Amino acid sequence: MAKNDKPNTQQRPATPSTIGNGGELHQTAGRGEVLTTQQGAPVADDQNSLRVGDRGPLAMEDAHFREKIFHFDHERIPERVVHARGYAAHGYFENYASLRSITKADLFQRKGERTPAFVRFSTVAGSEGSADLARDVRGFAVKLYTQQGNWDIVGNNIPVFFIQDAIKFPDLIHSVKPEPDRGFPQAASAHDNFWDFASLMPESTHMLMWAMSDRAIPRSFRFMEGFGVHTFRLVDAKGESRYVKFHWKPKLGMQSVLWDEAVKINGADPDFHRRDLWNAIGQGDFPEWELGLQVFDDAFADAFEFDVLDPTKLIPEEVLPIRKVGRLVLDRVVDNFFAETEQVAFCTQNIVPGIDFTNDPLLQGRNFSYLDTQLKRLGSPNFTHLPVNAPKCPFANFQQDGHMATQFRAGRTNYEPNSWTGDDRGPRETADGFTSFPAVDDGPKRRIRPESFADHYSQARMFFVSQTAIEQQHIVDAFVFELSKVERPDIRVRMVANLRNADEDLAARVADGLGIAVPMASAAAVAADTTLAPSAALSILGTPLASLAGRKLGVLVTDGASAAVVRGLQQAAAAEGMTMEVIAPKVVGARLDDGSMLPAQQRVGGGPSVLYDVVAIVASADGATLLATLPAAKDFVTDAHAHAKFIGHVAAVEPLVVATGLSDLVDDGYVDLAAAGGPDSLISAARAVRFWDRLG
Ligand code: HDE
Repeated sequence: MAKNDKPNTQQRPATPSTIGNGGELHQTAGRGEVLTTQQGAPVADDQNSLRVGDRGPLAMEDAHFREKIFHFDHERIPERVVHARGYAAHGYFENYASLRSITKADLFQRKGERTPAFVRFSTVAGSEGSADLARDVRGFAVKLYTQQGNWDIVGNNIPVFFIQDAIKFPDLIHSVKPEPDRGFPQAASAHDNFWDFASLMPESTHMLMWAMSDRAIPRSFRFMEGFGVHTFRLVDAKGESRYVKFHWKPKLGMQSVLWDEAVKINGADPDFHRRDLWNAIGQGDFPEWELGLQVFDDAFADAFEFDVLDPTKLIPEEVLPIRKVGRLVLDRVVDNFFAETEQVAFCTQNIVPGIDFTNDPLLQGRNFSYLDTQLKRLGSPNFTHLPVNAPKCPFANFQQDGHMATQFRAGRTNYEPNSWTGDDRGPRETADGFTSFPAVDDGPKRRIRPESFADHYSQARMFFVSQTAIEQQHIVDAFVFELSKVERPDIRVRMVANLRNADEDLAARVADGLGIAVPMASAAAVAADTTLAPSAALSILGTPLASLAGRKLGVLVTDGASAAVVRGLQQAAAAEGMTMEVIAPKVVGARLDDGSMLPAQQRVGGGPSVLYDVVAIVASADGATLLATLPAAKDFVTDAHAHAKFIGHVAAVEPLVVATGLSDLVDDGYVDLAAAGGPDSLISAARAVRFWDRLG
């Protein structure tokens, strides 16, 4: 990887003498390869602390020891109170065309222009060390270093949210995080407190549908959508405003795992999503999303069935088409996880001229909140000086001092107005600086929830009926799973009572799964509008994949396996843009029937089939007999079968299939690799991702 080619001898950049040249990661390299203290003094012995005599006490004057231990003791900063577990990469946003007619935002003015970007994906509920495949919303936070300042679109992979008013956010998060007395469960919504809260908050029903759907267990960050969630404004040069909803559409299409896979992936590779992003970028397989806009005016907003300020509602693409305006490409992994991924400070209030907020009460609350969290985590108002957070355009103001200030203005003035000239004068306002859209708002000061936010079920129902039968079943299964982890029966009943308001069929199936009678529906402020048309775009499986690019083929091989078949698989995978990983009884690999040595990346057991999108088993007769004795090899097949994967095989693997007891269940999802064009047939069949018929 190119980044590893970088010599580790860079000089520490000169301390900037004026505000405005931040943005570069300061790498420390000491004096070439010499180990030094933080003060730069060369260290002669880093193995032994200074002591008196052979067995005497340590000397207090050992400044090197003291500094080293002191620094180590302070390595941790508070993890994010939400979205603690995350992974990020650098890249750029590129315009397809100028958007001058709808926004004056500088980054959108010129076709083909690239704006540097930093994107962090995350789960919400789990701690920093939690597993990647928790059932959870994924954060999708994008920092765009525009020429007119940093613009943060701090979104999720789900276009709506649980609550309508930011004042309920601490309650929501408290309810989903580990319960305060016992400190568990970690990274799981399947517990009493969450469902107690959710079932008492009917406004969460729409989001619950998404959270119980396959959207909440994505196969990879690369295969999920992103959303700005709130309605924002675009403001043009004439000061006119249009409303906008932001969408990120993955170029590789969407894909999710099955719940049973998620559970097993969490054990086999808790870093599954991180590793996927790291590897993809390292291989030059740069993940890409298109930025889509839904732009609308007051007339649309007034006519639309729901309040566009209500963050529990979306605007279906079929009602308001998405215009693709550019692409976001992630092409560089971080140099240092802590310096960049951990210290990046997204703030919803970071917007630029040409973009503005609306009165979405959740957004307004967020705008107030994010500075606090950065101060808490990063410890100083100067977190903006950190390279990952500093703008890449010039910036200048009279803010000064504070803990860890590293940027300062030379010159005599630190106030304005001033009458100094030249270098002492300092920066001044500009006519084309940020101005808020002059929306007119008036009314009595009250704590209220507007009537226009009262419908909690129509879009929940729309989401459910927009899913394919398989996806609906997954939603039912997820509700049943989660509510079965709830200990208090009344909470289960209350949740099902709410679901009745969204969809009777769903409620009945969940009740059946829980073994309870369908309860009376809870009182709904507004009955669900059952005439809302389904939106195909809400379904993942509704849009078949064009290709398996970016996916992974896992090939279980043994000594004596057919070299021709293995080569065929390699070619078919490469032609599709897939990567192929070899799993063998020993990690050194397998000697194929042409005498060549095929190196393995995984030993059987270390590379279970849940880690792959498509699997193949290419064994010799002896090899298959050996595999049939290995529980992990049998699991490889039984899991692939249970997860409805397409399975490539050769006749010789029969003993292994027999050992799994699946011989009579072999179906059209099993592809004979020895047949003419076998490997290609496997890949083209697998574009359906799963052989769903197997699951009945
Ligand atoms: Fe956040 N959120 N949030 N949030 N959020 C944070 O900021 C908050 C909300 C989202 O990768 C925190 O830097 C409040 C909605 C993402 O670093 C904190 C409310 C959406 C990330 C915070 C919300 C999000 C955060 C914690 C209710 C989707 C991770 C650490 C009004 C549109 C960013 C931090 C990253 C992070 C507050 C609701 C997305 C505490 C008060 C809705 C992707 O400031």
